[in-house]
Amino acid sequence: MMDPKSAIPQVAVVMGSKSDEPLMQPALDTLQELGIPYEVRVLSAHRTPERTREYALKAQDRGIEVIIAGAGAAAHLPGVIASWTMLPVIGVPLPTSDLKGMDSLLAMVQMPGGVPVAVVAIGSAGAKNAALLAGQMLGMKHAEIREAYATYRKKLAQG
Ligand code: RP5
Repeated sequence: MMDPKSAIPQVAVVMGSKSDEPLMQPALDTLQELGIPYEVRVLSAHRTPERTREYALKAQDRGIEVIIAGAGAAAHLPGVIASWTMLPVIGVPLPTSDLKGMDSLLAMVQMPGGVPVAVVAIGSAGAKNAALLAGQMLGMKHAEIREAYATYRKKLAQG
């Protein structure tokens, strides 16, 4: 299997702050396990809005196929990214504020009709599932990823 870190990235893992990294790590580990090339960026929808816009606008042309975006608190990052790209965006609500992720969950899941964000569970379990969901999406097109995901599920069934 090719090293997912050195190949052209198919999945972007974006987070609102460097401090989100530990919670998002399971997404990176799972993408690695599935052999999916990925890249990681810290982008903030409110602190670095221009950089976020530029990144989202160019992602598809650079070969990215799915964007995973983790954020805490008001958590507008996945919605803002979704507004600048046609790629599917998976939001991971992070429990980094006093409201422990309920704020992020509701912010992400309540996208008004028209610009969807697929939302997974709060925190690191959600980060892991975001990577698996990205794997399922990519598996529709890429046989190697489809097989890697099927192998993962077989292992899961063995307990
Ligand atoms: C959100 O605010 C980030 O995603 C992070 O979860 C939270 C706190 O970020 P810092 O202000 O600690 O960088 O935007």
